[in-house]
Amino acid sequence: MNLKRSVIVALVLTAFVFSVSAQKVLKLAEIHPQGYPTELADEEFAKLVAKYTNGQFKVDIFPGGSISGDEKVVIEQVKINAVSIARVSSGALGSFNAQLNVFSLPYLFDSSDHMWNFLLSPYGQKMLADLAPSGFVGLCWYDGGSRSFYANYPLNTIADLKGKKFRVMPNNLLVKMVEAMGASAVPMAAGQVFSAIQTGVIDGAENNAPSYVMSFNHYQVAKYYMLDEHLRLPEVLFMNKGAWDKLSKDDQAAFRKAASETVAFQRKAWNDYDVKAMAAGKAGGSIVVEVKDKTPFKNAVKDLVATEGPAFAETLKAIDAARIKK
Ligand code: GTR
Repeated sequence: MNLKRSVIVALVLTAFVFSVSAQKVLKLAEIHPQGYPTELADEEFAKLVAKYTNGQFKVDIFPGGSISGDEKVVIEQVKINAVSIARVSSGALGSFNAQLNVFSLPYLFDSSDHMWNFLLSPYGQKMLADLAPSGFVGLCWYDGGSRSFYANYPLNTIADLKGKKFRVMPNNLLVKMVEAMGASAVPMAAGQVFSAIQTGVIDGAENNAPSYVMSFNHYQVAKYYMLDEHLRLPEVLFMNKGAWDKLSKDDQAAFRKAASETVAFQRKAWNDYDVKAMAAGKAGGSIVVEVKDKTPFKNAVKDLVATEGPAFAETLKAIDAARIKK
């Protein structure tokens, strides 16, 4: 190799090493396994962040609860920036940001369309910005469908919940909700629920079909699934605020653009996966009971909603205004 060529090769190599070492890597925690709609959205987000920052940022996804199967632990990790980004349920994040607890009020939304009409409204978007005092920056909302009870014994009506033990996410409002419906609530990390049902520590839990069937295999130990749809908890993609503040204005815009472009993608993936999960559950032996009249469930939580609602008065007004007119 002549001298000129070796100098060029050395320069190219130095530039390569420099650009790779200049790349910033951010960890993203996800409790669900690869292929779950929120995980697919995380991947899309990572791809778009790389694209819009010209490869300056790499988002490294840790799926399947590999950071922790306990979302409370994950959120604490984001709080201290040991992990910069996470996707969790607003039910879990509500314990860190009181305003988010509005979503833990049962029967809050009439439908998925009502929820999305609110989440995409200026008020819904402001709630993401309002995570700042908790040390977080909300990037976007994702769909988490609706949650219903399941158990290892037949469930047909609300009376069947009486005196039984159901797991909830660690969140006081969710504890009160289950108690208002007549059962005992056992706060527990998602990762512990399967063995807790198997060993009889609890009788059941509550979740959407994709989590019940595809992520956690709970249908194998709790085959009775009663579609009372008591909660519609949005999922949240959020980031450590300190890490966010270190980004340049252009990079912040790139992250925001990336996140907002994953929303429609995730909603579509959710709708497909929800149908698939329900079918897989039934094929695997799950006995799914439709609840034609949800009035007894709504009546059971009426007092709870009346007591807890006033703390969210302004938000509830905005949620009411986002109702789809019939
Ligand atoms: C799922 C949600 C997870 C987790 C889980 C739970 O629906 O996607 O983020 O919160 O529920 O019940 O812990």
